Amino acid sequence: MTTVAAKHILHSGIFHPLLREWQSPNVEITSKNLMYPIFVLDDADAKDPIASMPGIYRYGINSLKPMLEPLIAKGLQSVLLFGVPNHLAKDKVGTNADSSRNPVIQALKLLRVWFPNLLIACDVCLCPYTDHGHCGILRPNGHIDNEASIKRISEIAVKYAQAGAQMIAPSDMMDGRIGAIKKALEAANMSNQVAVLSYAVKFASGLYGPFRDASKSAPQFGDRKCYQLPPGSNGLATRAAARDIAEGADMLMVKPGLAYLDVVRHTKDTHPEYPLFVYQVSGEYAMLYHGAKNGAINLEIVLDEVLLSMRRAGADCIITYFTPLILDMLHPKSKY
Ligand code: PB1
Repeated sequence: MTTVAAKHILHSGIFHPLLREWQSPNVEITSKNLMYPIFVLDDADAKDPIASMPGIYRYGINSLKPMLEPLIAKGLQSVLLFGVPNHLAKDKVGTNADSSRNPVIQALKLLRVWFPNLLIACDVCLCPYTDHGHCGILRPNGHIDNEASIKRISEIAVKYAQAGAQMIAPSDMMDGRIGAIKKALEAANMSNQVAVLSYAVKFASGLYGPFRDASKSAPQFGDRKCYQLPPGSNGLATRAAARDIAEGADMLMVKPGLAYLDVVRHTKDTHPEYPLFVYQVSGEYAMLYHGAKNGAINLEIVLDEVLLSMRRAGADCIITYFTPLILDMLHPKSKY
């Protein structure tokens, strides 16, 4: 005779794998919940390993197709392009962010032909292309010139759209850039062909170091705390999401992911009608990678838990450098 009241017995609902599946509704991970960030280098034949992100590379445009073909065969549905100008000159306004020699613009034209069903998003920011490494244009006193920055960001967004980008993701965090981009796309008669994924809720995190190494985009002085949100601020997270929706964002993002799942949940509960992206950033990638490499965790088990936490918190799509591994986890190679 059990001493435990019938309703307090949980084991009866989890003793079988399918029972356990039924206990976890709406948190499935499929390829449509993944977006793969890709670094595109201005060196056509490069496949350049990134020391701070083992297993991740900077690709020249001639290396993209052989890298992507097997991933698309495994179900990859979307990518997020980041330009890495190794040879292109950097200046105060990021002139090469939208020059025809930018590898992102060259890649867009090719990827749209090679992979017509792949959704191609482009990060839009000045930091990889400016000699000061900040995400906006600076005044002589070193402060952000917001108006000049959002004008420049919207110019770049239109150029990427005209080159084939189906989604613009401005990671600059300048005030009003969503409205400026939407107006510029409308003026270019492209407003119904390009989605705007706002990095609305992006924090000034210590988890971006490997990315800054990968894209050679660290600020040359100071930091980004004057335009990325303070990590402790729920209020600014709420205000930023509401503002970017009011300016016309089609989708929202919270970034980074794991340390901000409470914000993910709040953002999704506040704006359930908007698809919500979570960016598992480079520092999150490196922590899991090195933890597994050093025997502290089993990578696939813990990565699955982390992805489930993001989906449970409300993420509809996860931007993750682990996309190739996850695609293999979703479709384990047949053992026979
Ligand atoms: O994976 C990452 O760390 C993403 C870094 C991210 C790219 N969108 C930005 C963060 C930063 O370096 O401040 C780049 C800003 N444009």
